[in-house]
Amino acid sequence: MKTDMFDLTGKIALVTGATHGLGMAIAKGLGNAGATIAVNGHSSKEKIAAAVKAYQSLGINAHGYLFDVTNEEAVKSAVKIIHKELGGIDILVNNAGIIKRTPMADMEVSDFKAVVDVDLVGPFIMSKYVAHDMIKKGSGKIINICSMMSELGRNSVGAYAAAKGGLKMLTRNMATEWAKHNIQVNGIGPGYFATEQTAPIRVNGHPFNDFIINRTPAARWGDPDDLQGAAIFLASRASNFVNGHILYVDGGILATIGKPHNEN
Ligand code: GCO
Repeated sequence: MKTDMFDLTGKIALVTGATHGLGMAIAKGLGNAGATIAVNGHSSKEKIAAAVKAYQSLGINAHGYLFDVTNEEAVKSAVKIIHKELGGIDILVNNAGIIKRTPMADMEVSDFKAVVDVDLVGPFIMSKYVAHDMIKKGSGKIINICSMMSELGRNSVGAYAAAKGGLKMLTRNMATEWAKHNIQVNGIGPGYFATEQTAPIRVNGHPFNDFIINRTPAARWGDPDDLQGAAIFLASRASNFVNGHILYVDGGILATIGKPHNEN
């Protein structure tokens, strides 16, 4: 009998920040592979309800959960409620993130802390409570959404780079502590993707838009759906002995030093 090692039928996947952007594309990928999706968002019930509807229109079994990933008590109770309503979480995708683009010499400490709180402390809190269940069950998959800024610096994104670099090391440390419980912890490092978050630097004619296309060997911005294959791989039994990796999905950015503007 042929089996599909990427099949997620019967699995429960919690994706944070899954109401839009990369989180939604990833959750759709996992849902299309058979998983039931717990959709987290923090802004409003309406936004979550609209997202759940969008998933359901694709035939995906999706349920909404409104909570803030930086609020320990809220995370703790959400994980309990999801367990009760859907079953134990098999797959956790720590996707929720924010960015503030400010030169570091001008950045307010409170803004720096806010970015680290969502992008780094949030994944720690989420994983801590989900791991309790996964350790008991003896299996689980955690996927941390990292960034180019897990490896590279750029003017104005200091807090984000510090948080995403930290998330890469948090991934390795979680893998170190939890692999023996048959929990695989890995990361995905998206390159430059066309989302709301990058809209301000993507407009046609913006020097950054041309810069990214020139800097990316694939010569284009990523489409959020480009992340689905990596996510399904890291969420499925196909990756059962893959621990502590960051899988960069970047059109080749990290493979190259780049090229001068006038070179094709
Ligand atoms: C920026 C971008 C990036 C990303 C992304 C790259 O201002 O440079 O917003 O930081 O969004 O995470 O991988």
